[in-house]
Amino acid sequence: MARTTLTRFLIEQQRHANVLPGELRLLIETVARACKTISHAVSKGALGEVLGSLDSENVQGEVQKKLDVIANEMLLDANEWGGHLAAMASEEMETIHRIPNRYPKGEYLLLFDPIDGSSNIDVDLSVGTIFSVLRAPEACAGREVTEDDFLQSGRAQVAAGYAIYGPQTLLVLSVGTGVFEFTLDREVGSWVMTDADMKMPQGKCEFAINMSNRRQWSPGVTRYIDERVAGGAGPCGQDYNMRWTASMVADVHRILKRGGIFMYPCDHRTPGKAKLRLMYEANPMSFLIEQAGGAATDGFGAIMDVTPTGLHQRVGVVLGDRAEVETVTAYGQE
Ligand code: AHM
Ligand code: MG
Repeated sequence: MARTTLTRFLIEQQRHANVLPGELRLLIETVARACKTISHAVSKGALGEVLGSLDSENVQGEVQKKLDVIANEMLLDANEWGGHLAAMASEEMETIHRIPNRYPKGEYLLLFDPIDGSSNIDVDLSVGTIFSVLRAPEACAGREVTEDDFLQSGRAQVAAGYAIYGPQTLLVLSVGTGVFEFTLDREVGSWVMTDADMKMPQGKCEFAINMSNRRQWSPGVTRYIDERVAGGAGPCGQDYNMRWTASMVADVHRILKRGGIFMYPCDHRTPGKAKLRLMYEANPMSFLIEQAGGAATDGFGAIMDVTPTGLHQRVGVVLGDRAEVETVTAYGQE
């Protein structure tokens, strides 16, 4: 049986579905190529001298891991000269990175979290790369792109995806026509489609949350989790399972494949205080989850309807199973 590679899939989307401009196709291929390089660096581990932390902190005040910085550089290097982008933004950079004048410029904006789940790198658990693609506003033609040009709601995304560096290296992608999974065939060096038009199973009893933050949850989130922990004897009338990888990519991938709900809610002591970032974590994951038939809210309304006010803005995240997300979101309003 002929294998569908990422290139073939993208060309088909461009030709037949007529949904994918050529420039966007090439941009996605470039991101996928960079993820291949990152995957190689991740798998080398201590042998490649890529483990451990640096003395530096990123704009969020988090200690940077060596791989955070290496992967960030790999994505910048790969995408700078392709001619498809106007600028890039990343979790690891305080402000935007404009395409240098020596290179051709394009009409897209790329945002990424180069290594998501960094705390897992040194202990050999799954990490990933998350990315989101926006179109540069028409208004910025003929002038330099600014940070404000990036502040578009998640609904404006034209593509989003993640690579996961786990037992297998996968690329999960949506260009707005469903969600597709590709596995890296290392010997051949190509991404091969291994799941098409993914739909997340509904009605599965599994939740993902960092339970150590319980004292900081809102009453609504506490009620939702307590009811599930009560299992068959509680108001849900059934037992729930729990998983927490501390790597959003891995947790979201599990939910896409086998259902359930993922939550990193706001901290009620400081309204609006949250951990995950809207522009390059929550929005792209919400795009994928909605495309796969799930739902994603910030605990109040759809994440992709949030109007961004800052590149590194944080947001509460509740995503996955439609009914479960609806329940938490309703409890949040009580
Ligand atoms: P990172 O991008 O700096 O790695 O942080 C994001 C990660 C998510 O992948 C994960 O869901 C969360 O942080 C885990 O946080 P915690 O360690 O508080 O459980
Ligand atoms: Mg992250």
